[in-house]
Amino acid sequence: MKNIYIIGVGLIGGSLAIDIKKNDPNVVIHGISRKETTLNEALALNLIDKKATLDDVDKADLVIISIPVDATVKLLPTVLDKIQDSALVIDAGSTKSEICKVVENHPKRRNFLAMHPIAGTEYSGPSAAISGLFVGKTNIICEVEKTTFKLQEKALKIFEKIGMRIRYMNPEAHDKHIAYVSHLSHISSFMLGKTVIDKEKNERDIFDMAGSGFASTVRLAKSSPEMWTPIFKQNKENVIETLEEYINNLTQFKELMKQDDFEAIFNEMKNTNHIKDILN
Ligand code: TYR
Repeated sequence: MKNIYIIGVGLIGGSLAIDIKKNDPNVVIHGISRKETTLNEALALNLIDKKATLDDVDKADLVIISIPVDATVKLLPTVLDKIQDSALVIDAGSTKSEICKVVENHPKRRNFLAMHPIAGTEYSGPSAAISGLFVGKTNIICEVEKTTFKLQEKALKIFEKIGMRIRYMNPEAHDKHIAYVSHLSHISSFMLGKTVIDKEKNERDIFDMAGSGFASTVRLAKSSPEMWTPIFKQNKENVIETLEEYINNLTQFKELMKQDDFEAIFNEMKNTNHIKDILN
């Protein structure tokens, strides 16, 4: 794996570039981006060694696609068309069903591996890339049996070196579970932020009165709409289901308040404290 091409040199692409290069200083990292300014930034930050274009991927040993999921669906078949027979292509998208479906019948399907590294922050772009981002984090791999054994092994070696734990899942199960565990938290954070911004017109009041509770629950509202709109679009059915469940719970909480049923409210919170045993 000498020539690595990273399409999308933002938080995920850039962080992968840093750690892969650190483990293997002989690799050459080529960056590809729609925006010249992004590529220049990635180069200045030393995330990539060289700037490249899509036409160059025929020289790649490994291509990593880390761009919004709608762009991945559009680009992935073209990338597979262009690569040499021995190359591996990996995508890092937050949804998996549509991405796996678009290459289902591609003659080079066996060169592709679908992954979702559960790692990141609320920030984006090359300047958000950080070293060690993937240590101890889970990487969900979908339809692993559809990738050639040799390329699976190469991919796993890279993931192991950057410290990731692997879980296998089918794309449909992935999208259903991730809607609850990740996509819903982003919506809830965005709408919490909106609720407060809409009503508290004085920014100084928000700044002065925001404790770490508000700051931590609203953190994800800083996330990129360019990244998240296509995720919600691709995972629409699952996300709507999670919203219905969540809205039911909010409505029930409001009803209990109206009914002065603080014992029930206490019990709801007590039961949910179980999250302490699951996380941490
Ligand atoms: N943005 C999330 C956070 O800051 C991390 C994340 C987002 C991870 C999307 C995976 C993903 O698909 O916690």
